[in-house]
Amino acid sequence: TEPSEKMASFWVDRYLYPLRLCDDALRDVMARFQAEMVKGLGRDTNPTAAVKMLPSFVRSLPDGSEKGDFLAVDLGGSQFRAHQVKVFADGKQSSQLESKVYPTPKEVTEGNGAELFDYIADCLSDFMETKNLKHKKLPLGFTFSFPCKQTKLEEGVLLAWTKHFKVRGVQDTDVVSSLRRALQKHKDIDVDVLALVNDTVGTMMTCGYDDQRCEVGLIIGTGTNACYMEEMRHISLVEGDEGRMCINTEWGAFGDDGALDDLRTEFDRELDLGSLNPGKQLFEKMISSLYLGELVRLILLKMTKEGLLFNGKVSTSLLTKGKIEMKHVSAMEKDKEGLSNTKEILTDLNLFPSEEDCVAVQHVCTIVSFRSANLCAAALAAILTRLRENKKLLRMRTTVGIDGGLYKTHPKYAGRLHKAVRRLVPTCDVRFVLSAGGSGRGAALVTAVAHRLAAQRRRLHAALSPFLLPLAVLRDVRDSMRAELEYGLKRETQGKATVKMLPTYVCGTPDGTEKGKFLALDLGGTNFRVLLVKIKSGRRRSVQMYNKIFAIPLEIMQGTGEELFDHIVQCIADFLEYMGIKGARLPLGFTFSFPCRQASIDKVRTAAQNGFRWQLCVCLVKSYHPVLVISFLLGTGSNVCYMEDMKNIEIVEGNEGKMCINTEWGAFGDNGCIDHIRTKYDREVDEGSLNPGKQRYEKMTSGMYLGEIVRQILIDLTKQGLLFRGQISESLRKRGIFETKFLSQIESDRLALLQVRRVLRQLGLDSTCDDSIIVKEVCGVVSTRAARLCGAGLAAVLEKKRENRGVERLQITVGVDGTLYKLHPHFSRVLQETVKELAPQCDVTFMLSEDGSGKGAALITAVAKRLHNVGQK
Ligand code: 0WK
Ligand code: BGC
Repeated sequence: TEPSEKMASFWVDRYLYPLRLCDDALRDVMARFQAEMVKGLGRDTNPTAAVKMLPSFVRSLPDGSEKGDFLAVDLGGSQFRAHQVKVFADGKQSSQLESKVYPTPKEVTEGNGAELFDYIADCLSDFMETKNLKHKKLPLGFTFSFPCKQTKLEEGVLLAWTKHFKVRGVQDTDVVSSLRRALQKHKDIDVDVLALVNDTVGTMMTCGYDDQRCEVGLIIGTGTNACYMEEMRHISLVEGDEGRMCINTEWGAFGDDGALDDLRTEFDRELDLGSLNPGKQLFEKMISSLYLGELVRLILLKMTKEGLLFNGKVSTSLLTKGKIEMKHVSAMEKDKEGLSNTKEILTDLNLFPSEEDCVAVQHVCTIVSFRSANLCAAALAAILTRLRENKKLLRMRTTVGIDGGLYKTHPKYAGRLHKAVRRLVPTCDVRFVLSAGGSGRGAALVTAVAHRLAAQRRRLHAALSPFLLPLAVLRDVRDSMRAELEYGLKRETQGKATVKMLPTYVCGTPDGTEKGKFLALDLGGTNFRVLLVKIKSGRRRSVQMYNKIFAIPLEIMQGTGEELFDHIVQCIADFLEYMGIKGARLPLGFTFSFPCRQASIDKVRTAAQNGFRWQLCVCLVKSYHPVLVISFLLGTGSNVCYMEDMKNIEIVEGNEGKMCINTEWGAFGDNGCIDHIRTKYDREVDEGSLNPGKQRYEKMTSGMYLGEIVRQILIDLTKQGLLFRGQISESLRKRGIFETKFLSQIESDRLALLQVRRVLRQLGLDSTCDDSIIVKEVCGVVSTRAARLCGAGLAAVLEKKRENRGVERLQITVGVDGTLYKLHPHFSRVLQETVKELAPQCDVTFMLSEDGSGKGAALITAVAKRLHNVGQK
């Protein structure tokens, strides 16, 4: 550079020092913007936030299965365009774009709303005419590059006009319904507006179609703005914590709350005062092409007035607002012809510049556009840092989709921006991709994804809606269960009853006088346990327990009765040895979680289920609580027992007192009375079970089967192409691979989607974000139905108890045990809510049984011994 040039740029630098931002200042801007983003994302802070962080309801990037013809209109940039986009699901992410540009005269950009939307509809009609599309019903994506508050994809309430737009009667209205109304006036076109997107979002989608890493969209044109994919759990304005959603930052308004006042110069303030929206879009006014030319003019005007340029001679054109445009600035900064361009432009402005003047003016342009690129870089660096932190990465590779006249046409802008970004965020490998064909393609892709997701939702709903049981249906289930309970108790119907209502010969519950040492066995749930239970009565009343868990090998589970009992006795022997009480003579209570017909407390006949298969005779058990007269098992199996009045138990002699009835409600529906709510997936599970046609209610409610129901649904959805890209993996074909414990894990609120995907990966299922959202939804409907069905069944038992007592309101405690009830994140709450709805006159306390039924077995044995001793007296 010549000495004169050096001299010129030196004093211009000093004069414009406030516009030169060093990296520390940029890092400070970056930090301020990071704070603004958090403010905008917060439900309480958003209303006062300058940077609005607007949810776009764009959650998914195209997955290559999108296809079809789409329309798009793109309003808000320097050009208003209509597009026809053909998307091909050829796995090559190919799409074809045809466009037409329409003028946006002042009477349109500063007219009234109705005219604006009529104009858009007219242009679209003209475009469809040109492209011979009028005979087609086509979905449309609307790129509307202004801040809009959205509650769904196909709606957007305009918050404020920006740039060169100031149309009356549109602010605070839904621009999608305005467009729909205008389109309806055109009887010869049938267009369905499916999506409203900001141009940044359209740009991100356009670039994301070719580069799946693209998760940021950036516009540096007439206006400026950026969007990026934010974690749903950080977007408190939108329900749900799963997956990500694209946030339109509307960073143009950064500083509207004064956050940048220390950086804004007198020129910025003067420019703002002369703009269409003073006090608004202050960051944009320091960056975008609509304003940079004007900024340069204001600086040159002041320098000239101070005699620093053009010998202090101010021309009319220099006094005229908007006389210097972005194209002039870009031209003046060109390397080679920059100086000659400058001379020509300044001459056109009647300024007769000297050589020094031209160099100085060129330098002013450089400082102004450099600041623009640096400020953009600082805000973009804030977004990239947030993305990296969201992903908990030390280094991140990502792609930024970019568009806009300033970025595309200014000779040095792109390079300056890239360099500044790389200096500010060295831990991010950023690829900048120029959007091919503008945001129109992106808007069409958003529409295509919306179309695909809508179709997917419809098919998902079709598959899952049979699991959503309305209250009326649950009432029917409750009443059917009630009828079956009565059926099982009556002598003439007991034989045919499916809910067997088995008398247990447990006629009393503990009264606190029980004492002694007892052995207890607990077989039928997840584990087999042998226990020694020491019961103390009186003031020091207590129950001490020592137990040991033993495995039951599958071959024993499915072997002969003899092999099983030899195995159990061996376990007892090992336990007594382990407890150092070999040879002790102790009463024993046996919890045996299978349907048994009893002739007395210690004589039974069984029917096999839950993985076991053989014949046998023992006694049953209960927990130790005075008002507790109902007990509920929701684990591998599902069952309930309760204290029934002897007079109602017709198959047992005697009408005095009560006896505990083991309902064996698992078989409810084996007579087909709930077939109307059984789905094809339930039938699949039943046909694949060890006892087809049996235990139908249990197979819809218990831990042994819920996972299998989910697996059946996932297979069906995958066959429909709704999941796992339609690929059914070997592991998904494996019966029983989807254990119910995975439901509890997947449904836990604490588990972010990534972890859901980790669970699926353990099952050999390679899933996308969307897949894991669907799997979580499937798990939810299956477990909720199970809990509601159990609630309906329990309500029937509770109502029976209430009527037995002939009371208006029943106070009662229900003892509960079982891994599903205890460990599933929502099951117990949904069950209790359902009981409240279906047995409103019963005040139920649900008491978790801490020590399982082993302790109960011992207590019942103690009660039996006490009653026996009383009987002896
Ligand atoms: C091209 C995009 C359009 C966006 C424009 C911004 O297709 O959606 O609004 O870039 O750049 P400008 O035209 O304002 O320079
Ligand atoms: C608007 C944004 C838009 C940007 C780029 C800004 O003035 O508020 O919505 O994305 O210009 O066109």
